[in-house]
Amino acid sequence: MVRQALSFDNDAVAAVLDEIGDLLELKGENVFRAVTYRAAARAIRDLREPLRMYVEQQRLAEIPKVGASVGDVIRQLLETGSSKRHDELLAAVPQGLLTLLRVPGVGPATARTIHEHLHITTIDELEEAAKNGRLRKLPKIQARTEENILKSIASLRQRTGRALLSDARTAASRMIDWLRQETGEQRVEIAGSLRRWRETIGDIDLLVASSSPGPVMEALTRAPSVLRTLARGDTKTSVVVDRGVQIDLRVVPEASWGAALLYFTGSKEHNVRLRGIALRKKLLLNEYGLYRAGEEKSGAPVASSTEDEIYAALGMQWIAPELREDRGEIQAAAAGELPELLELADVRGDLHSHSNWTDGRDSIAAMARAARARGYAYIGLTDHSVGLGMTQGLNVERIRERNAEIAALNMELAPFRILTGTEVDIRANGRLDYPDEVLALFDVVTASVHSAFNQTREVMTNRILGAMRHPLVDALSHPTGRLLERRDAYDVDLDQIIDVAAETGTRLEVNGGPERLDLPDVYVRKAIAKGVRLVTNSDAHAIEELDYMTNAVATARRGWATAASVENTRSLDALMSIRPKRPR
Ligand code: DGT
Ligand code: CA
Ligand code: CA
Ligand code: ZN
Repeated sequence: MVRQALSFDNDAVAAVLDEIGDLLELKGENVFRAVTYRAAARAIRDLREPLRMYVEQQRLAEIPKVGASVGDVIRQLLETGSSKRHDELLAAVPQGLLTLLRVPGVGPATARTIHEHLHITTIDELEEAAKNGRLRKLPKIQARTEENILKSIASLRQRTGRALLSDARTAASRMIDWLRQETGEQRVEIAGSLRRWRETIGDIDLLVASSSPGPVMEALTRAPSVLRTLARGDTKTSVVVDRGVQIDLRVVPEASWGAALLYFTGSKEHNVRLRGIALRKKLLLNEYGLYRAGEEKSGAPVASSTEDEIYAALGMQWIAPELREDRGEIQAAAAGELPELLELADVRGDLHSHSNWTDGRDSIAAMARAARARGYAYIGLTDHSVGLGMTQGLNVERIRERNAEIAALNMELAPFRILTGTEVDIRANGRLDYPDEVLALFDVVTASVHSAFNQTREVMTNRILGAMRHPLVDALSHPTGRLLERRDAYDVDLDQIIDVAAETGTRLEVNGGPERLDLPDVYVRKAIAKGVRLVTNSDAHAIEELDYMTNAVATARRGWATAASVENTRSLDALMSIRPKRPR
């Protein structure tokens, strides 16, 4: 890990602390110390201010789990770009061990066993050994572990190096603010897959309308987040910012703004089909405008300054960027049959969030006030059930205590309403983590899978269907369980899940967590077609994460969702009157 001291932001520090935790465990040293480093990493990821401020104001000790030794590591990282403790551990532990630990399912004990007996240090060697059944012959490693290791390696190979939507949004917004501030240009917009809200982003495309490209390009290359410049030209410049994300910036003349925005928003497939339609009308579409064929060099365009005019000249409605994937949107726009898409402003509340009663950071009061400040009418606090030992799920006594707190807060916050909820675990055997009389204590029950991800398709599907058939289960959360760029969806028959959701009235969640975006857009569309009702949720574990609702709404829009198919666009009264759920 070689990084400049200046670029150590909170996430980078947290990553080093996590790695120290791993190294301590690999050395077989003190397990509790490892736990401390990881807990500190987690606390740092949750901070709202940069660590630098804490160091400058000598407030490091205020951060949970940050004691003297973790504090030393943080100060050294910020001041010198490396930490003595980290470097010593790296020197003491063979690099190959750390590589093995990167494979999900390989813990420190397994890594050490594999390393000691087989001298394996690379993922390729590990895969080879697993395929040949050599791992299961080692002490304390079972056939099952070997299979899981193979699956993990397969999903590691799935990593594409694309950025998460949220990370790309953050990087793009920062850059847009900077460019506006430095150049005074007003038309600075996002294009490409990021404007379409695709779930992962290859690179960020920005577009600026200006008659003087030079100063804009120059402002881009000296932006604080830029690590290096890849290429600098008259109309396009590319740079790399934090986390290795690339930004392509193009400067276009004001007059061709609409045509350029259309062209560089894509998708490529959408553009190809649009150009085909243009050709049939004897028109030519490029990034400068829509022209009568033969006049693109000399004549004035038929349309060019806004997307609206161009789509209109092609005989169709303006198409929202989220739909531009050539999945039938062009035909629908030509027929005037595009859906009126869900908007963030339609959302009246959030039905999946966590407080510090379980693994969230903020109190119920803080979460509720933040939700109310956003103009919501209600928030469902769905803290975890007991089975998730690691997150200290709630037992019955604590549920009653928590309900009393919520009731008191509701008196104070009315007409805003906190719904008492649970995210109840669907156990490996299909049972719910609470008996019915406990489930009945909640206003909102959302069920989800958090364990035994490797079950067969049939077992997993039936496990989930059973929960959906339970009359007290209102919704199914993050239905595929995927973590983008990290973990594949579990093997589940989503078409069957969708059918049973329609049959039982169980809502399917569109979870806006940056790694989830689950239900994925194509299944959102299938679900709507079958009459399934959706809920868009943030799954926030802290007040600022309520923003993840934006991702959920975008994913729903990519699945052609209207406000009518989304339950949490209803008023509080309308929402409560349909519980318990009723079949379609
Ligand atoms: P990404 O970056 O992989 O997430 O996906 P995009 O869609 O942002 O792709 P990108 O960055 O290569 O290009 C941005 C847009 O520019 C793309 O959606 C459509 C347009 N574009 C780029 N190259 C071509 C091309 O060769 N032909 C056409 N028709 N459009 C292009
Ligand atoms: Ca792109
Ligand atoms: Ca690009
Ligand atoms: Zn959750």
